[in-house]
Amino acid sequence: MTVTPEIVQQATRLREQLQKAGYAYYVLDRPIMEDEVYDRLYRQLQDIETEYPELVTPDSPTQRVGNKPASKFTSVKHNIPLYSLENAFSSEELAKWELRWQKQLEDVPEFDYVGELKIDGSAIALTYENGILVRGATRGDGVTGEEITQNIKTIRTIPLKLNLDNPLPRVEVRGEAFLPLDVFEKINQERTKAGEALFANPRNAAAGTLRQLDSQIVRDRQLNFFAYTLHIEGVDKKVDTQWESLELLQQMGFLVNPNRKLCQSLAEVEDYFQYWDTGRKSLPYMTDGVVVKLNNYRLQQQLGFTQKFPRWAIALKYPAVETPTVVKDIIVNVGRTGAVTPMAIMQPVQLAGTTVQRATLHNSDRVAELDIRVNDTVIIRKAGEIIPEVVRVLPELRPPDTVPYQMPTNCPECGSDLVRPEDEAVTRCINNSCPAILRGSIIHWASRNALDIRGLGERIAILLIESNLVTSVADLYSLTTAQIASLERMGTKSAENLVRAIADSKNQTYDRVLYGLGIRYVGSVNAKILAENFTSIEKLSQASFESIEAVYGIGKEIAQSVFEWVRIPTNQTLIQQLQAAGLQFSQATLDNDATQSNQLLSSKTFVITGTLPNLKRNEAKNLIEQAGGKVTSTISNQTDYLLLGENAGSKLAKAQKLGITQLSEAELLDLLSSKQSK
Ligand code: 0OX
Repeated sequence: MTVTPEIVQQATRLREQLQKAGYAYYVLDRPIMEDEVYDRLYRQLQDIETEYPELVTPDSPTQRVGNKPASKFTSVKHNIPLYSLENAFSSEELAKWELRWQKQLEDVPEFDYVGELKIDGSAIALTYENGILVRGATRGDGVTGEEITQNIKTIRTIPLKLNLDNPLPRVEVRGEAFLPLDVFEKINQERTKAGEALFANPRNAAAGTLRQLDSQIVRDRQLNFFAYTLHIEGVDKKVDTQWESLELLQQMGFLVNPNRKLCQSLAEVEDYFQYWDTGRKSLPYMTDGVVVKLNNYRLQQQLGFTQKFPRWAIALKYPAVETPTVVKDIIVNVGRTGAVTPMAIMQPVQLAGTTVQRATLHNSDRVAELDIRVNDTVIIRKAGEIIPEVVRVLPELRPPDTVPYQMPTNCPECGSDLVRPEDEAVTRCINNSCPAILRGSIIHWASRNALDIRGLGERIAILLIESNLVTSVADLYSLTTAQIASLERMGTKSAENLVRAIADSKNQTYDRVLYGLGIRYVGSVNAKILAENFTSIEKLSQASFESIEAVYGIGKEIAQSVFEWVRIPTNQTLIQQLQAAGLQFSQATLDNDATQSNQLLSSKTFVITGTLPNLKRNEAKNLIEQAGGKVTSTISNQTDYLLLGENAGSKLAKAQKLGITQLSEAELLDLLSSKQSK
């Protein structure tokens, strides 16, 4: 097929729309478009590019993920070395640094500092030529890094094209690629389940992710990026200060950390540092200090660099959040997936603002590696500032008569043998009726993002299980007020409320039900994606592994887990019971109500002409056919409707002549949705 100017124009328009929508969503955090509209436009662009590969541009939003994994990365020499930062751990060290740089100058002019949060990530360098991202590289040793352009393109806050009126010949941008803390936590949870070694902190996780050969995995990991250094080469673009650079980076389309401060003195820097010591606890990413930079570029230039560091910048670090305590007991906790996690119960200590008395030991390998024993003194820390973990044991403080800890061989809750699959680090209880698993499943089912059953927490879950009233989540739906009121410390009023809350949960949407089922790796976001793509449990159950994996946003592991879950007979029984209880196992869509619409549009013949504003022709055709209609290519007496887009050709004239009803895309959609709701 030859490319027409209209197609070129359409591709350009789609790219611009998608770029704007992506920027609004990811950088500004102010969406301007519904997700479905974005997806539809994206698919339109993808279809055009598949048909006309010559129209693919390097800055097209479709180019954010590579087709095939790289076999290895190549080394690249940085045009300008990436220096690292000298560290200061106290006000004294900071003051010494100021004296040092001032001594280097004959005259100390007026100056100010820029305070930036020090993001705990991995530094990367981006090169833009004529406004287009051409290369992304890791820091490496500062002189040579690895070329990871394809991975970097998956980071949605990195523009593929700079937002500039006049493109600059060459621009180098540096910044920190990082993993948001919730993503970091999720990755570690998944790694625990998969028996893989955990990332010690978000920095390692970001660095490890950037070096993944498969850019699809990188995309799934949701890296983010804060830009902080701008080098404009080849032209005289006037930027005199770091502060102006940050503002210009923001204008160019980058995400720049908003928590920066212009400081007139070290006293102000220290205020900033103190302020963020508390403030950082509510940030969604990890910071381990602040970076202090002389603002004025001329001063920076005069001072230059040592072998390793710029003389005009320093990192003031927060003390590590580690503390010693004594182990009182070692227990194992059985989660809703049956995973058995060893935990240390400790003498309560303050750590990063909270009292901690439990720390995870992750798995039996880690227990063996630590050789942790009851009465040991250990160092604990909050990994990623969230989950306390035992870092190491202090053997010199070990009292006599301690004994090595033995992981139990039986489930502490139901007594059945624990198993550890050969290729996993996790030990599991595989007894489906284990009360711990059931308890976890009920709590998860009732949780806020799942069926949101208020009043059904751990205490009630335990009572329901102990009294034998509930042996699966399906049993919740046959509980009576009297049964619930018979539980310990449960009045009739609360029982009535709980029965009502359980009944109300039948109105929760299909995606929440899917999430509530607790399928491994299916979090609430994945559940939504699955529900949108497989609009009923039947469709999901019949879907091939390949078709699940093919869904944008669903990785191999998730697909495998879903594919296996729906094939397990006890899960099938559970679905049947929940369906019988009246829970939603399908999403209300056009497609679902096909049979109903069928009668309404059946025997109606459509012809489509021109370009529709949103739908592609075959999408419109599918919708009509799903509703029982027929689409033909020529206008005749048999035609009932002409679906009319822009730039219609001779078909319009012919239809007008025959008096055929014309419909716009919006009218068609209205027609379909009104028929559906009848
Ligand atoms: C950070 C960070 C790191 C520029 C030249 C030397 C240090 N981790 O957030 N580095 C820099 O600056 C470079 N700024 C930062 N904000």
